[in-house]
Amino acid sequence: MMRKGYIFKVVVVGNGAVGKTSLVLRYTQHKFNENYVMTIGSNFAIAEVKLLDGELCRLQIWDLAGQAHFSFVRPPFYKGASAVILVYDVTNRRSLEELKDWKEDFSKYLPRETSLYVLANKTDLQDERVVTLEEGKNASDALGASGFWETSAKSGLNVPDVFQTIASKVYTLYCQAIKT
Ligand code: G3D
Ligand code: MG
Repeated sequence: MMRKGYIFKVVVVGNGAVGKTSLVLRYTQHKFNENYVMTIGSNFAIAEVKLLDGELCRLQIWDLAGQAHFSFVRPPFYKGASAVILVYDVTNRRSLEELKDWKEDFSKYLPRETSLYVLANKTDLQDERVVTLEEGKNASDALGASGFWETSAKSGLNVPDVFQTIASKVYTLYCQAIKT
């Protein structure tokens, strides 16, 4: 019998121009070049992920577009998310410092146990880099993240791994939750 699979919503946040949309496109275009549409205030994509136990899972990946400063777009954006991906740009220190503001924002709408991951993007821009790996890891720990990766939407570094790992973790948490 065909298994129906699971759908989990994942939201991607962070300052403008850190590479949120590029990361999602990098991932989803290589798997399925479909379903990336602009909606009011957010972009939305679907990715199918095969988990290690053979289970199929779909990620609904949302990222906030330029209208993020309008607070009315954010409650529906966050609603129902199983995981939050915080993205900063390693060439822009402020984008790292402001991750705590993003956390404060989504914490208003999502339960405390929602898992959180941090991506240090644009690592291909070695000469322009101002945030070290160490600083990024420390900030990620301080935010209480369950995972941290350095990425490049341009080269593709770690991008499949990020979404595969997050899908597995979210699925595992879901299975634990329905058992209890
Ligand atoms: P956002 O969705 O977070 O606002 P975008 O960011 O995905 O729109 O990316 C903003 C700009 O950064 C884009 O350049 C994009 O090509 C670039 N970018 C995103 N990720 C990377 C990366 O990993 N490495 C490099 N070198 N550039 C990246 P433009 O010029 O189109 O504004
Ligand atoms: Mg964008």
